[in-house]
Amino acid sequence: MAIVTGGSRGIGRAVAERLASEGASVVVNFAEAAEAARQVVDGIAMRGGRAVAVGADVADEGQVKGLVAEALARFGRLDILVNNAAICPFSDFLEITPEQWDRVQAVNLRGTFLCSQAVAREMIARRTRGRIISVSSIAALFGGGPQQAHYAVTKAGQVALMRSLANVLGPHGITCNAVLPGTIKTDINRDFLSEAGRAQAYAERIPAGRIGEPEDVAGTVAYLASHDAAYVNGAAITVDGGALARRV
Ligand code: NAD
Ligand code: RM4
Repeated sequence: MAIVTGGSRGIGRAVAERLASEGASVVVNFAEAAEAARQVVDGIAMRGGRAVAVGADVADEGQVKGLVAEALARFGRLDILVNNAAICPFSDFLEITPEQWDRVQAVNLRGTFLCSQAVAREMIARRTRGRIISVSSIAALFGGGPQQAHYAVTKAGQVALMRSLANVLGPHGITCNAVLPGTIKTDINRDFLSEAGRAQAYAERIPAGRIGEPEDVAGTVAYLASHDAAYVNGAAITVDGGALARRV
């Protein structure tokens, strides 16, 4: 059984659908988009999978506890957590307000902490050899775009948290890893990339010659959740078409 935070669209949706297609029961978490999450759940059910939509703001401790409790109530076990939910309000560094900074940290990093801790407690109590996978970003490694200082910090924090938890939870048989996507076509960067010529300029800088699709990331998450990745712990895997190699 897998919980995918922010699973109603984009990369989270692709991850939820991929894990379900491989036989996992999936909790599709959403913050506000209940209808979109329901459609993801319906699509999974139509293809013979099992899924349920559960609302929760990952930045809120009480709601995260509720999410985990609901997941256990529905499926009776908890094997995989995918920390996918995040926000990126593109903003020039000189314009970022403390409130905006705090909200980005709260959703992206505190959310990853709260979900990982709540899930780890259950996994340890149930002796589940679980998987915790965080969707970070190559922004963790190169600092992000010019309007992503607040966001890049959270993505680096997720990698550090997964490596810390690899140490702490490894002895319990739980692996903790990060996936670092490059530029992927989703709502988070739709406005940013819609500026004239920008999407093409990005694509030309990527050795693979294209911006990524959510499914490109879902495959790596599914691998980390699979038996094949049982000995992969504390890893940070880039899924960026070679973008980072090009930058270096
Ligand atoms: P997206 O905006 O489509 O998805 C983000 C999801 O998180 C949405 O479903 C949103 O509703 C949800 N969410 C936001 N705040 C939430 C909250 N408080 N509680 C619960 N859910 C919340 O964008 P995406 O590109 O699919 O992003 C998914 C992940 O991929 C993020 O962690 C993002 O940082 C990462 N990522 C994206 C790219 C990219 O280029 N698209 C690149 C690297 C990493
Ligand atoms: C990323 C990365 C991408 C951008 C997203 C929003 O993590 O920097 O290029 O599209 O953030």
